[in-house]
Amino acid sequence: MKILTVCVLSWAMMAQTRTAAPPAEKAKHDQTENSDLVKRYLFCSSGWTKISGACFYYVNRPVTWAKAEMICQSLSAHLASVHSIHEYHEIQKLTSPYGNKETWIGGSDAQQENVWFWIDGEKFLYTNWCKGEPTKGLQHCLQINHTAKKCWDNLECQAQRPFVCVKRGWGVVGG
Ligand SMILES: [Ca+2]
Repeated sequence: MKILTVCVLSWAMMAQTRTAAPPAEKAKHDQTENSDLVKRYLFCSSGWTKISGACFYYVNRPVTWAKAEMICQSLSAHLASVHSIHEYHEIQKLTSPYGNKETWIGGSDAQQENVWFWIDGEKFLYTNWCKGEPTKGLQHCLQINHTAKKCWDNLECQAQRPFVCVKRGWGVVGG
């Protein structure tokens, strides 16, 4: 009986909490929705391609991974992060006119072996590694379009590759 009373009391308290919650929760929900909205670009500058609300740019110039990031930063961008198979295919399309060459994007595990980060600060969740990759050792930078399968490979960061930059904006109108 005691247990039942406790249960009923807990339920009553939960119900009360739930009744009290909506305005605060709604405000939080609205805030999240709004921040998602302002995070996306509506338009990209000439030469940049809009994919999933961000602006991407392929630079057909083989340089080291660090040099590539420096060039992206000079364009107010970073080496690209990728978050879905759709985004990956769209980014690959940018490399197609140049022969789908192996290309740097912004993944690196230079800080700790096999702990991968995106240099644009996005969470590293989606991956498309080739079979057997990423290999252990001195390969700390991420290239795409590897092998006939055009999947991901880790490579020495000093290798020279063309690259893809991304602008993930906080303004509604991008540029
Ligand atoms: Ca590798």
